[in-house]
Amino acid sequence: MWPNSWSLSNMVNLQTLSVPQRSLDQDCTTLSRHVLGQFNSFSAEAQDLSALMNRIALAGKLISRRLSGAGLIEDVLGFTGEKNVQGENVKKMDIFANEVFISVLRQSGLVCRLASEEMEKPYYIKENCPISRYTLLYDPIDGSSNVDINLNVGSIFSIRQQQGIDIDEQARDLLQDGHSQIAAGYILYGAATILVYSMGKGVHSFTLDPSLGEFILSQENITIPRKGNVYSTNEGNFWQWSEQMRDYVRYVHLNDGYTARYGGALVGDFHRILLQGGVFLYPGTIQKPEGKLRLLYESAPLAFLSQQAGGLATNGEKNILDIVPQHLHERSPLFLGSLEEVKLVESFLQSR
Ligand code: AHM
Ligand code: MG
Repeated sequence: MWPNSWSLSNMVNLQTLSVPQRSLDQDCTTLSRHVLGQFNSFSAEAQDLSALMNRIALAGKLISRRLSGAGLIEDVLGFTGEKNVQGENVKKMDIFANEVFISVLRQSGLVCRLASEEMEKPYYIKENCPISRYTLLYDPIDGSSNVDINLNVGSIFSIRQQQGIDIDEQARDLLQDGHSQIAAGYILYGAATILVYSMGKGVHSFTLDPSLGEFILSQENITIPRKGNVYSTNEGNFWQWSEQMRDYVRYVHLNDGYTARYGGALVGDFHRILLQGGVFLYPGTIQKPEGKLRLLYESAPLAFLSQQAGGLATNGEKNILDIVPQHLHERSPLFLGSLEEVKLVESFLQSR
């Protein structure tokens, strides 16, 4: 029996509330449609990049599907027993995700070379090379230590155009600054699967709608707040840092308003900062001044997004996008996020 004060219209409103309130226009803004819109034309380049982003999205769906079966299907959890080119223990999901990207792009015909954290040298899809000029750089599973405990992980990607003829398959033209990225982004595997990308015209995010199997536009032209109260760093490394870096952390401890958030997976930590502001810090240590994060497929793509969203990314001395790497797996300290927070970090790091 309904309470006396309830009318039929109350009931109707309640029923309406239980149905997701979205416009059809929003549902129709798929990722590939949105990428085409970035070009205002149906040029060959627009169509190629739209198709390429669609293949990256497919890789994200396949990885997301597998992660959601963790503990139920084989070869999701745990290590392979191998070490990668970086000397790190490889997880089964690292290998699976690496191969997913190769497989979806082999079928696309659009990518000639792939370079990833899990492969010492670039991988050539030879049958695509006569017709394709695109290279994908990627970290297939970033933050993979989170896989076994069902916390968020991500995939980071960067698209570059091949420069010149790579006749000896050394991919030397990949050793260029971050401004030469055509597109960059990440897929965050969290409570929802979210794809964020930029092609140099703002930063846009898409949420995977499982009922449609499509990434649907969820936020357009995202901007990072100029200031933010989150600092995100592994303070367990405090005693290995420079005195300047320690001074910065002492400063945030002493100043009311700052709060620490660190998830151990760069994509998730960066996503929080992209939406809410703050600063992510992975400095070098005394033993490893170059830090941990890799320039070409971790730092540079996120720096591209930061800049497009009005934020900043530096290595403490220069803009991450200005750094020309000397080799494929080069590392760099990374400080990124809100413009004013990153500048504050820089002012500490550059003090004597
Ligand atoms: P990975 O790509 O091998 O997973 O390493 C990168 C990850 C980042 O996602 C994260 O910010 C960092 O390593 C965490 O490192 P630490 O455990 O030293 O805090
Ligand atoms: Mg990584």
